Amino acid sequence: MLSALSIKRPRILVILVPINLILIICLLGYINEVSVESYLRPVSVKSLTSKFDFSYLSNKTSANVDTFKQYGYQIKPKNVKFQYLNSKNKDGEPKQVLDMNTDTYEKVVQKEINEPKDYDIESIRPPENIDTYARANATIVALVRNTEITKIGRTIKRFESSFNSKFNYPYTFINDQPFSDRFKKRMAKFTKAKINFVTIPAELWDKPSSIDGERETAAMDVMKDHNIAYAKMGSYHNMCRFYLGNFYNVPELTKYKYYWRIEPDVDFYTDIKYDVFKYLEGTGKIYGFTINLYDIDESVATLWPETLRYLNSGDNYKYIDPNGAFQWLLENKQNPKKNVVTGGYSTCHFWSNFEIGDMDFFRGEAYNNWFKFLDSTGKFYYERWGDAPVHSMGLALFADRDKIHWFRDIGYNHDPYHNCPNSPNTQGCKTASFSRWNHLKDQNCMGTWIDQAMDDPDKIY
Ligand SMILES: Nc1nc2c(ncn2[C@@H]2O[C@H](COP(=O)(O)OP(=O)(O)OP(=O)(O)O)[C@@H](O)[C@H]2O)c(=O)[nH]1
Ligand SMILES: [Mg+2]
Repeated sequence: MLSALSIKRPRILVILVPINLILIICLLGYINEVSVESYLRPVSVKSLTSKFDFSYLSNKTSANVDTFKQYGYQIKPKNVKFQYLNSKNKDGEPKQVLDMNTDTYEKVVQKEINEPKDYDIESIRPPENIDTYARANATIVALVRNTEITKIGRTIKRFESSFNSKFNYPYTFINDQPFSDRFKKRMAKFTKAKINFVTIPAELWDKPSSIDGERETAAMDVMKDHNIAYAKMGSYHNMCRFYLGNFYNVPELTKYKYYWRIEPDVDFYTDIKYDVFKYLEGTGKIYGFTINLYDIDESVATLWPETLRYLNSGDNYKYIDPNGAFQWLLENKQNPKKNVVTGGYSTCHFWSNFEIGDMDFFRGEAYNNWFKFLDSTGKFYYERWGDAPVHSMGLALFADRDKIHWFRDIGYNHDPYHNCPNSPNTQGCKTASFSRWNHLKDQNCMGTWIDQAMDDPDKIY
């Protein structure tokens, strides 16, 4: 039935690509493997840099440690595998697990917090003289259409009053079409910061010529029948591919290291009184998010099996960071149907309409080689792989999870979800509510992030 989504299970790959038989049998085995083991986090094992070196195992733990059993991952040449360990023993019907995870989330978010404690925030307060301020190498990025002038205007107004009027970080507005004079004039009214209006080069935006039009149309029809949002909107597929694989290569952005992504019609509820870019710079963190949620499983049906295929070919295993957020990618208790459709991926992802990050991570070999492989499958068009799950999976696999920061202190809204901290600097949202629609609570992955990716939620705030 799902012709365009045909490689949904590695079993079918076996039929299609007999030469990879052995590899695929391995894949099938570990995708379906789920066991409940006690989970000991390898706290001492840290990020590996350019060269993969297994000596970290003998140095830091027993040489014979079975990382698969103990920590839920195995990183070996052509033998990379993962399993969900359910270290917090959250078992039962999905509804029961949801209640447990919601409880975990609400308990953490209801605690009163202020600003991050893991950096000297006093040293990165707003400058007395904004004109002479030595900013971090950073820009505010907004991909937007001329028609969204009012909505992005609202965003900028809120963003300026929350953060940027204290620092004047430059904006880079990007668009696949030239910005109109009206758009440019309007934006200039909202800020004293410099603004660069950029037309994205066609080769970074347009659908690659290798995409088979017939296959794409058939795939889009199937996705539409399955109610996948934006399935038939070609520009949306372009946008996702651009934001996950190419935005950091826009010539006007290559000079910057850090970016803060904003979108039309989002809201900021917190008076941010420190330079968040300098916070990332000073702590060495590479990515910050506010909201963490599930995705439409059918839009990423084969993203995980394809990724496992990639990690198990050549020496690609070397890019995996042993301190990655693997367990968060694999959680399968709150919305178990998702993992069935995706061959094991929870669909948990950082909501990318808010991102503060280090573009050098995305420009780096680990992320870029993987992106090139994903692009070669054509599934940004034959499926609807989103920029958010791809960014998130890349970060969870190739980055040290301690370098991924939940900006718990920044109150933020992109309908229908929000991050609303219990903080003296936050106003206008309901603390810990996640969404004003109660039935959407099951879309929240933050309970799992807290359980599986944070050492101690009280450490940073
Ligand atoms: N210039 C340009 N910008 C686009 C295009 N499609 C999407 N965008 C921008 O890309 C960002 C994401 O698109 P959205 O339509 O908000 O997608 P979304 O956040 O997944 O969906 P919503 O929940 O509807 O907001 C927004 O900043 C849009 O303005 C396009 O074709 N051209
Ligand atoms: Mg949006």
